[in-house]
Amino acid sequence: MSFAKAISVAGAVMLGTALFSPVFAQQNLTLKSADVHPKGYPTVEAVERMGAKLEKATNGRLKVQVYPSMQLGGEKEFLEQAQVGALAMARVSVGVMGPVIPELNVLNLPYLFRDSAHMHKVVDGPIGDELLAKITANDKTGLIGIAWMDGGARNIYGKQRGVAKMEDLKGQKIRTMGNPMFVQMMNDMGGNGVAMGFDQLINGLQTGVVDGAENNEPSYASGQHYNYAKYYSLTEHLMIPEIIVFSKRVWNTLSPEDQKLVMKFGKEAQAEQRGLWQDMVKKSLEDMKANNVVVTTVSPEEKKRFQTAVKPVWDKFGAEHKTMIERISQVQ
Ligand code: GTR
Repeated sequence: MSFAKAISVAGAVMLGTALFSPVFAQQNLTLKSADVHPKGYPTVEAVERMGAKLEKATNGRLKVQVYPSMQLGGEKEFLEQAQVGALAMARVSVGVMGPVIPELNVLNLPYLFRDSAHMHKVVDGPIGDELLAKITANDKTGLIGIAWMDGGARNIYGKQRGVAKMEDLKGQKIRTMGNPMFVQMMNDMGGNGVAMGFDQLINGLQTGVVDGAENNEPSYASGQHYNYAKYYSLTEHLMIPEIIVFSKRVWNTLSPEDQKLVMKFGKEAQAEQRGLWQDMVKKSLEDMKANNVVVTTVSPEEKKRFQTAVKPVWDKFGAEHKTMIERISQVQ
């Protein structure tokens, strides 16, 4: 073979390699992920475990670095950063995803799920897969839906008093997540809803911009919100799943094999987080007790009143999700 021919054969081989085995297959990459919660929180732990599996399966080529405790801001910022590719992953509440992916907003309707088991069944089944696919299919957002996380039930807490009935919320400014649905929900429940990032909440409670907020036990306890608002009332008005999303920009630099691994370990994280969540709820209740939190129960009759009161939220925000609401209610 002449020298020139050898060069051109080598060139063709190289070209073939470039075309048929993409260069990105071997890249070393640290996938940055963000969470508002601290290290040890079930969602942070689940993503870290997902990262450890990814690292092992790729011989250290892919790693995950979780930035916990709002180091990178609040969840709206996480979504923005993931959209531009500054973050590879974000673990956020569906509360903030609703305004971005309209199909997901159905999960934010108050008193949608009968109980946690119902919510688990829905996100673990075909509806869950379908809604994750809606994120990926949405061209504007630049995000991929990876997995669901448990977020328990949300309860109202405040500085002044417990909430056993609607009237107890009168005149109270209660922080909600940034989604118009929740502001209206809180107003309908008898209080005054104030939308605010989770990262602003402690300051809001300290300065009196709000009198209270609403969240599950692990968020309330791990954030030590009991230092600012001691009355925790079991209204259980929302049961919002949480979610791991992936940046499309970063996703498109991964080989199909690596993408599959991310999906696989994401699904495993979804299952693992559930056990971690149960333990964390127990631990949080102990922590709340040790910190003299006053827990108020809400009678079934009063819960019914809250449910009736939020009907305008359903009328306004639920109308477009009629079919999905029906399907969710049929999941046993
Ligand atoms: C928590 C949730 C966070 C965030 C926070 C909030 O329960 O885990 O993702 O949504 O609530 O109220 O902003």
